[in-house]
Amino acid sequence: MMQIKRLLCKSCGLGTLLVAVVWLLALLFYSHILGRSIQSAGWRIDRNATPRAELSYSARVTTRCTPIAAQNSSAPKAGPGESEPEQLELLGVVRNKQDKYIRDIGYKHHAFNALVSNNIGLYREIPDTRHKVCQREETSETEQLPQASVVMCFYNEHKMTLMRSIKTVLERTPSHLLREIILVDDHSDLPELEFHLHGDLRARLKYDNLRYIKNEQREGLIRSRVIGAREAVGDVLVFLDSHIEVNQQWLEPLLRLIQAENATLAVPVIDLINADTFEYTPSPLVRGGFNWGLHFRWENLPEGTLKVPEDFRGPFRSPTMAGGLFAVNRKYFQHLGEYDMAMDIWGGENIEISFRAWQCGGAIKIVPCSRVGHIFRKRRPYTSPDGANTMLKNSLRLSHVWMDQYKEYYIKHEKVPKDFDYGDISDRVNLRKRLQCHDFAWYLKNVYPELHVPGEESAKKSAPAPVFQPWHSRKRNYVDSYQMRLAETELCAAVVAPKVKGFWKKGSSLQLQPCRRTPNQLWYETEKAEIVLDKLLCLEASGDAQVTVNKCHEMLGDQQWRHTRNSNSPVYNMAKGTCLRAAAPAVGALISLDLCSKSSGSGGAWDIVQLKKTGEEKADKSNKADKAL
Ligand SMILES: [Mn+2]
Repeated sequence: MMQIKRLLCKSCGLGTLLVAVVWLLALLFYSHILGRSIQSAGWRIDRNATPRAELSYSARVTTRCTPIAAQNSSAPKAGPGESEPEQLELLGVVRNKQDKYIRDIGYKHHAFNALVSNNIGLYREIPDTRHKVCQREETSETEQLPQASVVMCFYNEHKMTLMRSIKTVLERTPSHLLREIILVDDHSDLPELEFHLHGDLRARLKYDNLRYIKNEQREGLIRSRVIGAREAVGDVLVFLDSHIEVNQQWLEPLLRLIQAENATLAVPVIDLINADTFEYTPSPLVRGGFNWGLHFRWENLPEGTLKVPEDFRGPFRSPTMAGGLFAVNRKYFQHLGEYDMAMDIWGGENIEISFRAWQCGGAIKIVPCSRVGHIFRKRRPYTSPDGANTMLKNSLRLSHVWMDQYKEYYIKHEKVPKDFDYGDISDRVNLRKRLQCHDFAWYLKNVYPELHVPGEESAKKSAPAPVFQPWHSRKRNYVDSYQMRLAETELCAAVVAPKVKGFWKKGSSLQLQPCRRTPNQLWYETEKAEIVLDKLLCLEASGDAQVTVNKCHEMLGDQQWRHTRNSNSPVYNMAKGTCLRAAAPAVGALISLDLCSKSSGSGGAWDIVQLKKTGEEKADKSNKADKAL
């Protein structure tokens, strides 16, 4: 009996040992794989590593050529690797399947190019976009300013982008003005955010006053903000989006305004970060308005606002605000009734707090010397948990509380069903009574006389018509014209499609045709690096790997290209990070997008044949060999 027991024990000891060894091996293997996948996913483990995707660019784009910025033809040509824009444009190069995965899943989850964001890393320099009249002296500690609590709410934000948002605040805010940063995680469920996020943030950002609140269930942006605000202890609350980069001395002008006017909501100018390329560009000075669908819109400042340079310091009164970024005295925010806690997820809350602030004795002002870059996306990447139209419900609530008889214009405009349930609004109606707020007619007359009220045309003739300010001017400025000839062939990129009403058929694909100087092979490049066929339609990376000509949308990204401007060049798309490639060196072969590294000798190298200066072509070719090295 004992013997059997001993035998059993022996074998069980051996078994345990075996199991342990197997587990250990599995664990080692797993951590190895994990490490590799973390690294290749763009999360650098080495904290000191600087992302320098551009360093290995020449190795990846193997066509012996150097990419050039060429954003401005009048600018002197910089040598390889010298100028800032060059570094930026290369961050999106798709090198392999892993890169492609990061890019594609990033667009799916976040609606921006996560590959570029990963490659930028935690921090980068951005252009100081303030007007020259803005105060630039270093902020003195003796200047008495209130302390700010930054409240940043997010749901399933891209991790590197979130970390960079926080990092820029830490880098560009004097520490004596920053009381704390409060992160409110609205019950994110992306794996990269689920575990150890707070620990990761503390380790990488090294900031002790970073507080992290995770909601037990999805609350939406609106309630999350209030949850964060109630935890804050600073004098001033600063609400920030989670995909931003604050600019030089962004906070001080906001605090100065709030110190002077404690019932004013101070809004920075929201600069543009391109969702495809992360290029940072200044926003024009505009203010917030709305239409009768209660949709926020940007508008020109009233005529005569900007007469002398000093006027560019602002601040400017704004009828509404975009909502993602603003600063407010914390006590005043409480006094004003925070947000409507029965509003769900997203939408309408910015219009609601705008009406409320103005009608109840406060103000909204834009502070042009405070600049915060924001990634503007083409779509909102998430919905409410039950797919409900939260914008409709929220807008109905606010219209019933704040708009008096004018709510009918909204209801008519949006064709709201009569029985749509927007919940109980009695608390908010009581708030309006308690604060003794002005009615909506007062708001329209005193704050937003430019808004066209249906049926009141005649009275508004004197006011300048509100015009949507386009981000990019409509006029195209051509800086170059050429054919794109597949290297070592006489075949050119062409569109073979009939013209419809003077335009090429939109969505037509590209193929190789014998080179001829016919309009369907003539490409005109704009100063924004769009490539326009026959000055009509833009070359566009559409879908996964298709290339078509389409209406120029002026949002750049998938209609923005880079090449070396001479021969044997890759033609690189800024949004996709991939390059033009012909399926075969044959007439009729389709042109699509593929890894840039495959360009060499296999349908991806193009001669950029200038339309004007054909004679110089050969000289160009001989120069290029030196540049390549
Ligand atoms: Mn946003």
